[in-house]
Amino acid sequence: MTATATIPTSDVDPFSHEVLEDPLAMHAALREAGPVVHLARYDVYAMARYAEVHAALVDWQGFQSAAGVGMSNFRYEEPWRPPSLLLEADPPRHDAPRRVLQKVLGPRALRRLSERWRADAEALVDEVLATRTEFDAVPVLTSAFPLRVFPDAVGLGPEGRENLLPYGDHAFNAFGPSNDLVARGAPRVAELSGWVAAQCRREALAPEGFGADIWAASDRGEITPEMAPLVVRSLLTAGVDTTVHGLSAVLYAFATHPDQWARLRSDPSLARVAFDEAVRWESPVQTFFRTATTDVRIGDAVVPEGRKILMFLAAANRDPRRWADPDAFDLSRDPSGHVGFGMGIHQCVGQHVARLEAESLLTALARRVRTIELAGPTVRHHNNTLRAWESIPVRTTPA
Ligand code: HEM
Ligand code: OVM
Repeated sequence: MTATATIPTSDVDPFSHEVLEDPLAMHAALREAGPVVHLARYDVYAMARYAEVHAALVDWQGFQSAAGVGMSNFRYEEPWRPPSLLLEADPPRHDAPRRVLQKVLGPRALRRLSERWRADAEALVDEVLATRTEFDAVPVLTSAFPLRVFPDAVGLGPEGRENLLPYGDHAFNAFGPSNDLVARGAPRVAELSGWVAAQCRREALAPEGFGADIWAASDRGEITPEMAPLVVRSLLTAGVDTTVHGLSAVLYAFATHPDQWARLRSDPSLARVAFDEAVRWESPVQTFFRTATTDVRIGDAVVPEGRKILMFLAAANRDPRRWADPDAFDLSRDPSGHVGFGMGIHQCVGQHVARLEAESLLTALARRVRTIELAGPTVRHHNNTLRAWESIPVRTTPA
């Protein structure tokens, strides 16, 4: 290989509270620094431009997931839980669990759910608006709605559902360095993991639902019975916090863009594109790591085999090299091609579930709410991987 350019270096900590509060300036700086940057603080590499992030996501041979998609390198460090059979696996081991979940969460299953979820969204919005016009949208709508529909769709029992968000929050923190956010979650890990593992057993799951469908796939020999609980665990890990923060993102976007809300109201069929535009604009899942399987050339530089590379989905989703006016939340844009759900073989297998939740809630709101605006200061929730809201106070007027 010919002599290679030195890789620009940065001492920024992407997982510090200061950056988590507002990462946009750091994203811009990393994009400008070059196609790949060395993060001295953690001795890992980072990519923030759309072209390189996209190329790496589709190159699973060169950028593997089986060494973990967090900072921890499973070649040298013991994972905090048995690795995911989907997220933290490479082909060929990734293939069978992926095929099973793709079918379980596919169009047929969602068609069965869509009418009920629409009715549930209308009931929730009616309940909320019956007693108030001003409220915090996070507890009342964006976490209430997924918690109302998703655990039932999986087939979970009624007990312990309050564990879902804390478990997911910790799992997403655990992709980062072992900082204060991970330490704060640590005392409950054993208790939460024990509850989650118990819910993944066949006996704990309702006879109909995503959970039962996964177990049925193991009866058909599509995965082994040992794999079934871990595939159910993927739903419980990845399926709740993500949609809560995705719904928060789209509601915040509308509360701060009244012209776009008016557009949605006049054409509710924009609900789906609005949600994808919000996923691009906010990127509820900000980052994932990959591990180089060989010395990989990125631009003029070489990242050595075995090294971790942090992929900034959020920075790629606002790269001006790819997007016109990237910071604008704009329903007339075509957001397809964004990497907020990833890209390639690991692209979010639950994205249709997320879109159905969003479409249900936005359609119900668009019918009943003429205007929505912020009614007080918003509060972020800091997580090593998620871009999240703790509180979004809103004031509404009825339609
Ligand atoms: C994978 C984001 C909702 C289950 C992913 C990936 C991203 C992502 C970026 C790719 C990870 C990688 O390439 O390493 C999101 C966002 C969501 C969302 C932004 C909501 C707005 C969901 C839901 C479920 C789910 C609702 C379950 C019902 C999964 C699973 C994977 C995954 C199992 C691993 C797929 C694989 O490795 O083949 N998600 N997700 N996600 N997601 Fe989602
Ligand atoms: C999993 C999974 C998939 C996507 C995201 C995630 C915690 C977990 O398969 O367990 O985040």
